[in-house]
Amino acid sequence: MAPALGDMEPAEAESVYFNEYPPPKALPKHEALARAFIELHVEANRRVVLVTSGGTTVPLETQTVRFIDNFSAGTRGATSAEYFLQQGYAVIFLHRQYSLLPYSRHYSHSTNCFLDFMDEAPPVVGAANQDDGSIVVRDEYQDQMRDVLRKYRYAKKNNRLLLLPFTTVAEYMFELRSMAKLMRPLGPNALFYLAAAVSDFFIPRNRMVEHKIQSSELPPEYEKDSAVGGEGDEIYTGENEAEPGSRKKLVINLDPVPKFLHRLVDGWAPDGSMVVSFKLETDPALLVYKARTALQRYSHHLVIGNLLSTRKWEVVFITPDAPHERWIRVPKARRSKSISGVEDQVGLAEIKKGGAAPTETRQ
Ligand code: PAZ
Repeated sequence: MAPALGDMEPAEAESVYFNEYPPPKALPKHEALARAFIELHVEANRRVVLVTSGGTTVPLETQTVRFIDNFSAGTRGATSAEYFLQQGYAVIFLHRQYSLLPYSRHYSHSTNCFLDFMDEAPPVVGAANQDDGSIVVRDEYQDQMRDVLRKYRYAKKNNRLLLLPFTTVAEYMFELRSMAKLMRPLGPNALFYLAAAVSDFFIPRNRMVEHKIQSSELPPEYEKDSAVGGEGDEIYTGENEAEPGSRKKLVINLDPVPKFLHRLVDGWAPDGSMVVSFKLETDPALLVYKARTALQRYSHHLVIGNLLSTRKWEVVFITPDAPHERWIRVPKARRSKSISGVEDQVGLAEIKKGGAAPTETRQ
């Protein structure tokens, strides 16, 4: 039996993994856009950050109806991208399609429809056509909206923000590898800020079924095409023992996704660049241990740990140098509501070469 990707040396796992999957259709277009974007900023000697954001999916079928998703709305990535832009970086924003984006995130939250920020313009007294049907931003939102609009326009006009979407974990891996290699001319002006929630488990392509997995019996002539096997196979549907005669249960056997952070740090990324990764946990007892282990394993520069329940106002920085562990907290009084009514994130774009300026620290 062939060894699992997770058991191979990183370089071998890379070649097996990337040979197994066809590159995403959008990759050549994304590469062309990124190449031009990077060239522009290399010429200007500007720092460029690759921000990854949102969760990756693991499809269960090749013609995908069902998939496993990873938690992430994209708030961390989109918010941090805005801070990086404010600090003068150009940002490649590699994000899960339809997750939150820099600037528009203020108005795209489902509980804050952008239409609620608008009104019909009041009639103009004395004008020939008093009601011309125009719409305006409501008075109470004018200042904040103008501020966001100006920043957004500035980023767009000056070519500071490149938006590249992904959906599946395979697409994410291809995009990450390509972007990192394209960023080589940036040398130490390149920063990787990996906030995306990347799937840990997947179904290798050679074990994936083509068609939608069926939950009920099919006529015999279809059985061979439904392609979901019997017990012992990687994915199978079988009797629900708890309730014989009821609908079939689905059993999925997932493999670990190869950890390519090693390859990013040691191979793909430019020499002298900085790599920051995130670690999400739900158990407070595990967070620091897991973040430290990641830093030791991949020998990069910084792991930012956060707990699902407190991630919006508390993170821990784990670094190779003293103080090794530094907590950053937004004090209660400053957990202000952003324009969208969503509590703003810990502002993490204070990350520069030379460290971060924490909001509040406790070692
Ligand atoms: O996107 P979001 O703001 O809802 O969540 C951000 C986050 C928790 C996904 C991010 O901060 C993070 O920890 N990313 C790494 C996840 C992981 O351990 O794979």
